[in-house]
Amino acid sequence: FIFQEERYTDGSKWRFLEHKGPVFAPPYEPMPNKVRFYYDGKIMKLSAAAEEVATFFAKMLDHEYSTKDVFRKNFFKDWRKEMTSEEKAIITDLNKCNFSEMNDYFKAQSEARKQMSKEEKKKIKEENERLLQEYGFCIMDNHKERIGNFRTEPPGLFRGRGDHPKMGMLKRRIRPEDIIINCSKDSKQPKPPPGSKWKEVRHDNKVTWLASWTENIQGSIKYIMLNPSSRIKGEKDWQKYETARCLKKCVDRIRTQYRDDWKSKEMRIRQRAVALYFIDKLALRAGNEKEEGETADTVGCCSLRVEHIKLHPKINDQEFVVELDFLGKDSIRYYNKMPVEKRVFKNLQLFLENKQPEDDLFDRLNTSILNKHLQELMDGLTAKVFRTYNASITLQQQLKELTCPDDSIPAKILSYNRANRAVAILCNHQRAPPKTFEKSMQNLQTKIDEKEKQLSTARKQLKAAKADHKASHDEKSKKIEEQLMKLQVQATDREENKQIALGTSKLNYLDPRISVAWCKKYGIPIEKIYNKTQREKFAWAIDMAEKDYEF
Ligand SMILES: *[C@@H]1O[C@H](CO)[C@@H](O)[C@H](O)[C@H]1NC(C)=O
Ligand SMILES: *[C@@H]1O[C@H](CO)[C@@H](O)[C@H](O)[C@H]1NC(C)=O
Ligand SMILES: *[C@@H]1O[C@H](CO)[C@@H](O)[C@H](O)[C@H]1NC(C)=O
Ligand SMILES: *[C@@H]1O[C@H](CO)[C@@H](O)[C@H](O)[C@H]1NC(C)=O
Ligand SMILES: CC(=O)N[C@H]1CO[C@H](CO)[C@@H](O)[C@@H]1O
Repeated sequence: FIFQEERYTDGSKWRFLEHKGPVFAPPYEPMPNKVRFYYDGKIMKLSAAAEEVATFFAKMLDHEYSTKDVFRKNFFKDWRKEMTSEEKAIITDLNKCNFSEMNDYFKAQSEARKQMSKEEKKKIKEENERLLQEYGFCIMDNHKERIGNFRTEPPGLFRGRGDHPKMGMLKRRIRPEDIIINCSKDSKQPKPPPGSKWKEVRHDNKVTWLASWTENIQGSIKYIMLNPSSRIKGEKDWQKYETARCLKKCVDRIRTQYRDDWKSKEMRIRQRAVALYFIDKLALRAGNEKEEGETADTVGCCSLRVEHIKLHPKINDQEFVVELDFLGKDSIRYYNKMPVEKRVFKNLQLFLENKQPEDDLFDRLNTSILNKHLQELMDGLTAKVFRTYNASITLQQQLKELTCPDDSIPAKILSYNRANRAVAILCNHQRAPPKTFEKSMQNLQTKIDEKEKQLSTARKQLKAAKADHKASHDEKSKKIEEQLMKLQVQATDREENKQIALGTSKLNYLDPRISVAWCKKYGIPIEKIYNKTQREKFAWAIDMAEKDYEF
């Protein structure tokens, strides 16, 4: 197989790694003198450090964030740390600060960028291309590989998801002194910018990152990694789907075992077995694998609490119905009401006995116990493997069911997207309808109306032509009919897609070989289902020209 040529058996990921290190955000350019900052109605010249941080706030003035108390408080606290003692003594109240000239200045700049001449745009493009050629590639063993993100993030104010308690804090500028470089000893080592030093240079071939640093807000480590299209990422991706295919082979044994475990004398084993059933049947995440920030009260299977679950012995003609309602990963609500097997239901009743709403449903279980158990059941098994397995097999089944070989290409693509949506619903990848939804639907409807008019005109002409014994208009109306159908399919697709985010499952849970094989079988161009980035990521699967791939 394509990846096997360089799989090292000693656990190392590479033998040789050479790169140029990261590209840093451009240095701060002080405001021109005409752009003034006012405190309490009076002009005040800020020191460079204080001015830079002030500009971060000024840039966000029109954004809702800048009105939020938490955001303002965090910003002001961090801003004051950058001020000179004189500035600190004067600037004591954010409400007395007037950033409006800075804000106007940035607006004018962004307007000027839009108005740039062709030559100027070309120059910028060339400079970006030069940086890409110089810093955007590394040599890993015998391959030249594209690097994913070779630029460090510029400094600014932290936002975070939702109402993050740290929003508004200063995200510091990353300096060479923050960077740990990883490369091989016998390579040309990257040079830090003149006058600076790296924090450290390592030669760790058990990892695949090229450079790392710790960001100051959450203390998390950021990495510069290879592009998804690289051999090593492709191999990882491939491995993931191979593990899911392994699960397909032994899922019956696992199911038999957890069903037996529902009857165990030991409470911890019963809980583990019911949790496993949830993971298998509902594609739930294991839960608290990573800290999700301080306020976000999100849970997964192991961390479900009594308040998240309701049991209905009988409801709407269904028996043993479980109702789950909680905030999952990224604070997306999970809501589901489904019948379960009687023994699961009885066990859940038992787990709930004498508990308060805020108590754990599975009090004898945590994520590490469950993960350890999964490892024992099958090498490499995690809750995520169940999701990947179920998503992939569902896609395969849905494609089989929904594709009519005689359909037109647009109709086949609609079937493909429907199969994708079935999976996204299973994985709970929902979204709020995009703000632009109504507008874009209207535009599409206008186009449809126009086409319908064209078609009726063409048909009239055809009728007239037939009376004249001329057939030339026939083709024209057929063509318009085809265009109309294409638009109608597009409208259906968009309407059905309103509240579903297809991207996540497409990128992370669906074996791309299923989609590639489907395209090959029905002669659908791969560009119709994967855009450029996706084609790069799935290059390994696209290369494996199989028409009848079985997941
Ligand atoms: C801020 O300063 C500008 C002049 O640069 C002025 O037009 C504006 O009224 C001031 N805003 C406030 C709230 O004082
Ligand atoms: C996948 O998940 C669905 C929904 O929970 C479930 O009904 C189905 O049995 C699962 N399919 C497989 C093959 O595991
Ligand atoms: C999970 O439970 C086990 C056994 O009770 C315990 O040893 C372990 O520390 C727990 N792990 C976590 C992350 O809470
Ligand atoms: C491809 O689609 C993804 C969504 O899955 C999107 O994030 C990305 O920007 C798209 N890339 C291109 C080049 O269109
Ligand atoms: C050969 C070498 O220097 N290896 C080092 C790589 O970096 C790790 C830490 O990530 C060290 O433990 C190794 O000694």
